[in-house]
Order: sequence, then C-alpha cells, then structure tokens
Amino acid sequence: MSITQTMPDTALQQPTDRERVFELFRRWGYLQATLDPLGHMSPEPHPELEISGNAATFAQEARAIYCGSIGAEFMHLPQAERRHWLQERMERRSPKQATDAGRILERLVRSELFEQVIQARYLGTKRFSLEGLCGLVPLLDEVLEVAAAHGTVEALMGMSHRGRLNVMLNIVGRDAAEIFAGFEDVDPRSVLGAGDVKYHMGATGEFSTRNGKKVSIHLVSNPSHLESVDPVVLGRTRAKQTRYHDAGRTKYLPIELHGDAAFAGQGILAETLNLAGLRAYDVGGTLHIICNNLIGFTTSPNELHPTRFASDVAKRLPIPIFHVNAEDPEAIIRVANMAAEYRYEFSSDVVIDLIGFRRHGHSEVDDPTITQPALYKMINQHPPLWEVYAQKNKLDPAPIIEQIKAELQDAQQRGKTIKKKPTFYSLPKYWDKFVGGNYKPEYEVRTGLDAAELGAITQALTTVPPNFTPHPKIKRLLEERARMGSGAKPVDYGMAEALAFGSLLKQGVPIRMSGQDSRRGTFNQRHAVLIDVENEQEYIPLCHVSKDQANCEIYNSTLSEAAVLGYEYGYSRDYPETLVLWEAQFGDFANGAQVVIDQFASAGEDKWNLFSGLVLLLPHGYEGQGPEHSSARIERYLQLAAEDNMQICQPSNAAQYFHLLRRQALQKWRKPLVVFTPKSMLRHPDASSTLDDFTRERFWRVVPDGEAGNATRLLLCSGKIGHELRQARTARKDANTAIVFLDQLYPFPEKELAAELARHPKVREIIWIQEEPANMGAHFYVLPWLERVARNIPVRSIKRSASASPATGSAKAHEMEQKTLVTLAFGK
Ligand SMILES: Cc1ncc(C[n+]2csc(CCOP(=O)(O)OP(=O)(O)O)c2C)c(N)n1
Repeated sequence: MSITQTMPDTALQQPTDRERVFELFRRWGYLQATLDPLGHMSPEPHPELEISGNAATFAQEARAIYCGSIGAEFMHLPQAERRHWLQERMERRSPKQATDAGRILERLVRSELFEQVIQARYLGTKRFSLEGLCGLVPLLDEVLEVAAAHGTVEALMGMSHRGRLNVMLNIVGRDAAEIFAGFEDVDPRSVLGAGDVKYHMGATGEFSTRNGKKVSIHLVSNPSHLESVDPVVLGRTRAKQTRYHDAGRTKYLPIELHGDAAFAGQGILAETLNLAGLRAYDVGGTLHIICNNLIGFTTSPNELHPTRFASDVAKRLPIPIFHVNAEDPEAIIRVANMAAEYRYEFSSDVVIDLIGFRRHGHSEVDDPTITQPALYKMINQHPPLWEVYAQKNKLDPAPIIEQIKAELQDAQQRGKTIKKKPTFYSLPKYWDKFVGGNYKPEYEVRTGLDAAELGAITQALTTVPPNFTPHPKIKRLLEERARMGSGAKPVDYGMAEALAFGSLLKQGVPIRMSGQDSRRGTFNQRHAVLIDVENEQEYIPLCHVSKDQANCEIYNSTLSEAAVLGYEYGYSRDYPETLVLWEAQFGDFANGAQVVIDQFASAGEDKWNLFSGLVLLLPHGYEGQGPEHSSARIERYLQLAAEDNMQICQPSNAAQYFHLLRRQALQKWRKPLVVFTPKSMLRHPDASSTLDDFTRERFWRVVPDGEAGNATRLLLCSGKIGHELRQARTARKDANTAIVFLDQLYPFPEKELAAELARHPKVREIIWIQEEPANMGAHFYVLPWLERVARNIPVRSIKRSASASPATGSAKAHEMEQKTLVTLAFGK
C-alpha cells in the first residue's frame, strides 16, 4: 500500500487500511467529485488521493461514494458525532430514499416549461430564468417533505431574482395566472410612485407534501441588494418561533437561497452566518441553498472568489457543505434529504451548493456570448434537464409536456383577464390591530403614568434577590434610581428608559433589544443585566416587574450592524406587539447597515405595503470625540422621510424619551422610529426630568420655552445644543431669546410649532441652530417648514461651515467651534 501521507496514530486501535483510505476520501473526495454538468470544474488533483497497490480497491470503493455527483465537506466539523452521522449517511449501501421518477420528471417539466412560455410570450422582459438549475424544484420538494415530517408548519424563504417566479409557482403554490398578469403589468395607476418589480415581491402560499401534509410558505419580500434579505428571514423566523412557543425551533424553518457570486462576495451573508447558534439570534439552523450557475452577471468564478467553491466562506464555521451536480436529480434529492435531516438532528446550519449553469444571459435580454462565447456554445447545445432525465429513466415525457403546456396556456389566458394588480401575499392575523399609512391624530395615546405606578415599577427595578451580590457601583446606581423613581431626585435617561421598558412589560408589551454592548450600555448608562460579582450570575430586573408581565429580551449583539439590524427588522415584521429596538454603538455606525435602512425600514411600506415598528437608537451629539463619534447623520434619515414612512425624533430630556418609547409601543400606528439618543447628556441635570414630567399626558413634539414670553428672537434647535444655549442664556442674563426644542423632526409638527410661535408674539427673528456642518444636520429640511410656519418673520440658520467629515478630531478645536456657535446664536 502507498499512501503519500501517514495518519497520526492517536487512536488506541490502529485503523484498518480501508479505514485510512476512506478517511482520506471523506476529507478530500469533494475536490474530485463530478459536480458540474458541463464539465468545467475538472477534478482537482490531490496527492493524498493518488492511492495505488493493495489499497487501490478501497480507493475505488471510496471514490464511488465521495467523488460522484455529491461532494461533501464535513471533516472540518470539530464534533465527531456530527462527522460520524454524515459519514454514515454518505456511506450507506442503499441510501433509503423514495424517489419517484415520474414525479421528478413532472416537476422538471413544469419548471422548465414555465420559463419557456414566458420567453416565448414576453420576449425582452426580465424574468431571471431558472433554466440550468431546474433541479432546485425537486430539491425544495424534498426539503419540505422532510420538514413536514418533523412537524414544521411553515417555511420562511429568502431568495433573490434567479428563479423566483418559478419558485412562486412551483413551491409557494401561487396561481400561474397571477404571475402572468404581472408580465401584462396590469393596473399601473394603483402603484404610481410605489410598488415593486414582480421578481422582488413577497409571496405566501402552501406546499402540499406527497401524503397531503401542508406547509405554509412565506417567501420574504426582497430588495435588489443581494443577500440583504438573509438576516430578515432569520429575524422573522425567530419572531414566529417566539410567538408560537416553538421551543425546539422545529415548527418554523428558515430556507435561504443564494446566488454563487453573491454568496461569495456579500459581507452581510458572512455576518448572518455568524448569528447561527447565538442565544440572541438562534433559529435552530438555516438551510442555505446556493443556486450556483458558475457565473455572476458577466463575471466568471475565477474573478468572483479566490477559492474553488463559492461556498468556502461558510467553511469557517462548523457546518457541513454539500456540493451536488444539478443534473443528477437522484443525487439532489439525496443531498436535500441529508441536509434537512441534519438541520433537525443538530439544530445547525447546512449549505447545499447546487451546481448547474445559466441557460440565457443574466436577464434574458443580455447576450452572454459576448463575454463567455465558448461556454455558451456548449450551453446552447445542451438539452434541458427533463430531456436528459427522461432518457436516462426511459420515460416518455410527451403526455406530461402536453398536459402542462395546456395548463400554462390556460393560465396565461386567465392572466390577461385580471384587471387588478395581484398581491401575492396576505398579512398574518396579528397585523389586524395595527395600521400603516398616513398619521392621524386619533392614533395618539396616553403615555404618562401616575406617581404610584412609577414607584411600584421603580421598586421592582431597583431590588435584587437576597442572595445576589451586585458590584458596589451598581449597588449605588440602584440606590440612586430608587431615589429617582420616588421623586427624591431628577430622573436621568437610563432610569427613564428602564421605567418605559418596565411599565410596558407590566402592561403586556414584550421587549426585544439588541446592539453592541447594549446590556450594560456603551456609556455605562443602561445596566439592564446585572452581574453577581461572586459568581457572574445574571439578574435582569426587567424580567421581575410583575407576575404576568410580558417577555423581555436584551442582548449584546455581534459586532455587526447590517445583519443585526436586518434581523431586528425581520423580528418586528412578525411580532408587531413587541417593542423591538436596535442600538448602534455610535449613531454613525448605522451606515454599515444602510441597505437595511434604505431598502427595508424606509421603503418597505411603499414597495410592499409591509409595516414595521422597529426602533433605531442612534447616539448623536458633538462632544469633541472626533469625526466618527459625533454625528448619527440626521440628514440621511430626513432625506428618506416621505409619505409618513417613519418617525425621526431627538428627545431633549429623559421624560421625553420615556414618553416616546411608550408611544411607539402603545400606538397602533406601526412605523419605524429613529431616535437620536444622547451621550454626554445621559446623566446631565439639564436633560434630567422631574417625576411629574412622567405623569403628563404624552410626548411633546415641540418642547416649549416657558421662560421667555417677551422674547424678540427665537432659537429653534434639536438635541444637546439646546441645553448649551439655555445655559448660555442664563449666564448672559438674556431675556430676549426664546429657545425651543424640536423633539420630533418627522413627521414635521407644523401645528405644534405654530402654537409655540404664537406664544412668543414679539419674536422678530427665528434662527435654526445646529451643531452639524452646513452640508449636514437638519437645517436644509427644517428651513422650508420654518418659513411656512413663520409667515412673515425672517428665518435663518447657524451651523458649522460645510465639511467633508462630520466633526473635528481635536477636542480643543471642537470647544472653539462650539463657543463660536453659541456666540453667533446670541448675536454677540
Ligand atoms: C448588492 C448588489 N450588488 C450588485 C447587484 C447587481 N447584480 C444583480 S444580479 C448580479 C449577479 C449575481 O450573480 P449570482 O449571485 O451568481 O446570481 P445569478 O444571477 O447568477 O443567479 C449582480 C452583480 C445587486 N443586485 N446587489
């Protein structure tokens, strides 16, 4: 026997020669598997697999298992139990499998003909054909069969453009007539300036298994931004698992389909993979399917990733990866079965890399022969999979082709008669009590609480169990909070938030929050989770507010913005009763999640008519900490604001923050809420509130100035600068200047601001003042509103000079700038 590398003899029992050979193929066999229908991925030579002599027969046996149409990567898994499970499945002599060739043929014909009918009828329209990967349909069939057998009632699917319409028809079970109506683009007036293209729309439906079990399918609405839907699918799954007490995480299954180029290239996918198994984000394992056509638009694999497989980014994690040749339906079904069973057995992610080709150009209107002429010469001569499969299995496809053609023709005729734009999905019942659309005054709710109630909540929030030893600083903090809650001391932001959360939990509103270091709070302000200094046991006072309170989850997130925000957005989509919050460490880090903000939070309702009450907490304020820790980029959110799509607020004191959080949870109007939160003002007396402020009716969009009735000038501002201005006013003994806070920037509180102006009848000048440079902040947005509200009173603004970065890197330069701002504000 000659094996080029000797195995370490760590086991007590010497492995047999056969075992040694098999071990090599288990580890490296996938490199020589026959995975590509067009033979482009030639086997990669591997010296350890060059086995001759006596062991050659074992090698032949192992090669038949590990180098066929399935390439399994699992030897990187550290858990021996899992490796053995996979090995045993791979090496079974007669894989237990009920393949029904007739059904497979029918599924293949159905998916391929659907594409051909569209190609023939709607030439030149984008559809992102599945042809070349039609094996996806039997693959998903098998996954859903296994899922149903494990008690799954619903699969949440995320996928991009490729094959989406095909999946809607053949897996989600939508009527082909509706899809054809989409191609007719009926009823354009219903979506002027809104709506979305047909291959991004969400779809709900039902999949029927062979023995009649039903699995609901939710295909999640998806923006063009590849992979950005990944965390959203997981958040939605987790929300359903939580609301339906799916402790084993088997009733709700996430399935994510990816393009090969996107899987290899998009960072948000890697961020999402990192969430698996973490207490905050666990969903019991996701099935990932790479619809691998070995091309991305016009780009070839060797330009898309430095490794042999697009899936290699997943190999960093202890999860198995199955590559499978998309032209071997039996192998596809075997892989689908193994992968799905593995997910249920180990609550783990699994990757299936379905390797085929793309029959047409990227969107059918593209001509792929310009960039890949040789490849497309081969593809043009390559028959459709159903033909290959029928021949191999000696089946006559003619009758099924005739039947499906007739069905599709009929659907097409029906599609032409549809007058109203079809919606492919319906909202679950739990959305019935909530609304989107434009703001209406009747949505206002009382958010204040009486002092006795605040006292009772404080009691629960500031008490630890007798055997719990808090850190001395925490002991003091709890004592301080107890004084705040009893009215003996002004209440700061940290306590205001705790009171908002505590009162909501008591009222039955669940809370879910995640963000970097959110349990303690970046600024040492939250302390939602207390740690026993003796044994590091956790105690969460918010979980002990009352006996029948709602569920409270507060987590430290991974160091991700995009995936974590996407996840929390998803959660908010399926648990509208919950106050769902994501916190950025500093506000500007949210730009790492810009896709989620633009494509989901801001535009989700306009595109898909889907609502969300997600809260973004974005620390903001100019404190001399440098270009990156100062601005949460208020301007960006204001630019996104239209059609009452979200609320953008900067509460100027603790009580305002309390009322705002409670308003968000208690009003039935479900809109994302962007909150610019303080840093230096967190414990500042000027931004603290009396207990009385918590008992008043509700959040004030405009915080009035009660001190300056005779003022001739009015400074309007938002956030920290207002407190600095009020201090300066006191120091200057200025009686001419009123200082008013705009605590809600959007929807713009026109009426409230007009009322405040009316209370200062002598004002002859209105100045918007902001800390941000002229090309940032709110002034470009506020000024037109101000001019409208101010009528004939002149309006101007004071701000830093336009700057390419938000703030200076020097604390001293900051001080100088800030002084200048304040001086200018008072005109001297
Ligand atoms: C984030 C992002 N960048 C770029 C694009 C433009 N784009 C659309 S499809 C595509 C190629 C995708 O290739 P792949 O992931 O392999 O999927 P395929 O279309 O081949 O199925 C690109 C670059 C996009 N939609 N999203």
